[in-house]
Amino acid sequence: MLMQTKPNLTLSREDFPTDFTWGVATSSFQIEGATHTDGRGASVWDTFCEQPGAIADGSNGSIACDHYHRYEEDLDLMARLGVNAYRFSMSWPRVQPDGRGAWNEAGFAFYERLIQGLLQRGIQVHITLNHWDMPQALQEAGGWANRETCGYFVAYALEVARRFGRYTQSLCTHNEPWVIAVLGHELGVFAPGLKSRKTAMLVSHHLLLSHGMAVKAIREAGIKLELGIVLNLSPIYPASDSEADMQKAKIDDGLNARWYLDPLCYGRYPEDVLSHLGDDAPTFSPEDMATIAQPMDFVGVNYYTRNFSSSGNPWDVNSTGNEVTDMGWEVYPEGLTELLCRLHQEYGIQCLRVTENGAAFKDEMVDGQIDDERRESYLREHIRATHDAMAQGVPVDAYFAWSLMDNFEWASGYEKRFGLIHVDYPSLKRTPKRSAKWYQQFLKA
Ligand code: IFM
Repeated sequence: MLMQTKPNLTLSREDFPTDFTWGVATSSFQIEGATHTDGRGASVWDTFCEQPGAIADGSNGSIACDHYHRYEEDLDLMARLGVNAYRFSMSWPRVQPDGRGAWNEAGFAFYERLIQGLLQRGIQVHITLNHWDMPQALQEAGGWANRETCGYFVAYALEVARRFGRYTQSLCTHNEPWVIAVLGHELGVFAPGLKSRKTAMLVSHHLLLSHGMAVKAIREAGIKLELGIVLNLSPIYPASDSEADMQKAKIDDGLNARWYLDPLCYGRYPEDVLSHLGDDAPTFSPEDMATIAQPMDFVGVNYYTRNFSSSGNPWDVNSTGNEVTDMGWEVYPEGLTELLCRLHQEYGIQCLRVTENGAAFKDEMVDGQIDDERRESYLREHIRATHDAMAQGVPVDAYFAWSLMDNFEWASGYEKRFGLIHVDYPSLKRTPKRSAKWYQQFLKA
């Protein structure tokens, strides 16, 4: 049954199915801190932060939001928000310092406490295994460019599934493999800071392969939980209707979206992208492709903005006159509807989740309050955009706002704030913003 569209009315929670999942999301390196505590090993992001100039404000993740020590307070904040789900990532080097070999029981104990705290508050557990902070020891052995890493990842995935599967609603293998491959290995602006397209494409293949291997292994072990992957996707439009710009937009979409979706859904890489890559394309076997294309229980979509590509600089952003966030990203909720419809129609995906959506704005604390009206409006409009897709018959069953609280925004350090909850970094005090109060009211309805 299709849901009704309500073009001019305020949407409420009741306009969504009663079993719709409403959550907030974070990731380990961005919030936990405690990078030297209880036997955690180093991650590639610890190392990357040490490179001069790598992080805009020269910061690192050593304290971040100190969530490792303040998780109880953060769980209470989530419960007060009224979300019924929390998407977080596990820090691989916290539970297995070298990425192979011994497990770190103290690290697992932290996640046990966190998960039990969620369950006690009636909040579902959605775990991501790899939100970029891979163990530095594995990087030294070649990282994601080394095929052996896939096997180590499967061992880690199985261990997490065995320990926590019975408490967990969903397990996501990788968050945004495009970011790891391209920003981390081609452009070098994220960890591990390499600059080779050939390496980046090999890394993307190994991320996809390890996803498929992990899903297969968990299913074969008989552990029942929802398994999937999370992709960062945006509609990519040509900057003009010139033939060159249209071709460029098609290839950019190929590199960002089809390079991941075609193998995951159909077990093949897109031919036009393979020939565009030439010698930079990875080598792969038909068996690899069959492994990648494991049936998935869900595909997560992280949506923030749309992109334009021109035959010049691929990251040129067209000036549309629409509002932009503090990241310089255009606010374009219609793009989310378009994307969800495409994933359903073109790829036949039967369970879609908005696993991240949110905006960075410069927040100002006045008399102890943060009146982030623009973030509230961003969330409201994107929830409406999700509803619009559902009204067209697209099966979406969850929405997670990014992020629970301000945190370490990678190469931007602490300068960009995405949180519904403000974090005062010197004192680590948490203050819910207007957007948090709005989400709470929305969820109460
Ligand atoms: O903060 C990131 C997150 O780690 C991955 N998706 C995009 C967010 C905003 O840049």
